Amino acid sequence: MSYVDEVYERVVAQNPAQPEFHQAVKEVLESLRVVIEANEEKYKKEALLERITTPERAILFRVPWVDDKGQVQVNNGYRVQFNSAIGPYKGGLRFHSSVNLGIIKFLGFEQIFKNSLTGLPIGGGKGGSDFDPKGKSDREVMAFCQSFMTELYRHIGADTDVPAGDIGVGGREIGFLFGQYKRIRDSYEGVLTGKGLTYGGSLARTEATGYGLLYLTQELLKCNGKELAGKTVVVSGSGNVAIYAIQKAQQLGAKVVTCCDSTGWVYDPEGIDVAVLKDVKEVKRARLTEYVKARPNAEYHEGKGVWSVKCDVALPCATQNELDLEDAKTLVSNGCFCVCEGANMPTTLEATEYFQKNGVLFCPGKASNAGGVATSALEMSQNSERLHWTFEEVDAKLQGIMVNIFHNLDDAAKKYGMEGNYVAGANIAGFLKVAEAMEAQGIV
Ligand code: NDP
Ligand code: 2IT
Repeated sequence: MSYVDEVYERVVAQNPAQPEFHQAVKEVLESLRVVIEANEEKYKKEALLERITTPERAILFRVPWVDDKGQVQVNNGYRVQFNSAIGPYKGGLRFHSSVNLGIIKFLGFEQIFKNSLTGLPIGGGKGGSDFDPKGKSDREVMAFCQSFMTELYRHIGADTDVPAGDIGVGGREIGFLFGQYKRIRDSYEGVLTGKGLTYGGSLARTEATGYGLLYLTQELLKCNGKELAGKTVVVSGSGNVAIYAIQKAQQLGAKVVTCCDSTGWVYDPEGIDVAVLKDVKEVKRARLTEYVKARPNAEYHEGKGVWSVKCDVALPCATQNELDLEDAKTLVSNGCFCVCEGANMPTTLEATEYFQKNGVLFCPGKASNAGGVATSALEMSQNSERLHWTFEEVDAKLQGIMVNIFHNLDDAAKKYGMEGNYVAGANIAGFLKVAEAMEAQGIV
């Protein structure tokens, strides 16, 4: 059996009931097969793949808090510090009822390669809780965040591990978490990113993931003789990534006709009104049924459905495995020719293969959504030098980073004889830097 297959079997055996983690590992290892086979003896002796698929540390903790009725609630807290070969652990916190150790491990594993692709000195980590902020009062969210940080603080720090937001963790949650860290540690440091602008946040971090997704998509299209302007785009999600992806796509001349949340989806033939969407999701924290009240020509449908809408470009920006083989077939038969992932692993392995076999330009999230964490690293730089950069400065750096990421994928895919396979390109380019750093640092 080849080394790659041996390690995949080991991961499955040692991490039972963690299908998302297996999926993420499988995708990476399959892409790396050609690189590993060329150096099989050396990598095997160093157990490099066993090490890179095993977190350096995984912290599990209890998070007790008191709800508005005086009832004590208990949630599970996680922080997986996956790999620190190229920098301090860096990655978001997810608060969602579906969070478990396997989900956090898949996200932490993806983060290693994504962070490497940014070209910035950040290692891979991820954390979160099965706490769901939806429907909770601000006081309940604060109580939860304070309790969560009362345990997490001992494991993180500006040079150790720097969490940020992800699903269910936005500016409000980061504020409560930062306040509690500062209070316990008595230290004003860049321990979290995605902070508010009055206390160390970076301009353009809120927009960065969605904007970065479009900067990369635009470069990918350009290099394949196509352009975004005038195209019809379908977006899923209606959170941080989706909102700013829609905004930038529209600024670049595309028409975005859908968005969704976990209960339903919207088709707006005139193009999504970002101001209305922001008011519904960021201010009112309401369902998308509120969106159509303000946009009488738009349609609201219960359940899942954005992938059934005819489009040129699809941008999945909600959650893992939201786009399956059936969806991929529908998109292709409707003429969709480009899919770039805003979310982490939103496309199943079967759907990804289907896109690739049918000539769809497909970019994996670890490359196309890397603008968020890249801008987090820029926030860390600004915190370290105790200065703030302008929106234009950060945005220009973000654009440069996304264009550079695309060319790194493209070059790596070409170099290893898989031109146009940006999944392989991303995994190979991300892996090589981390592998070299791990080898240089000895057996740790
Ligand atoms: P938000 O919490 O802001 O938004 C998530 C959106 O996805 C919401 O519209 C939510 O609907 C929807 N959603 C969540 N879970 C499901 C589900 N199970 N089924 C259907 N819809 C769902 O999160 P973000 O926008 O920050 O994150 C979206 C994705 O992007 C995630 O995969 C995240 O890991 C990834 N990402 C985020 C980055 C960031 O900087 N924030 C950076 C890189 C990647 P509802 O409102 O009903 O919950
Ligand atoms: O998945 C991701 O890259 C994020 N949620 C952002 C992480 C970060 O540290 O900004």
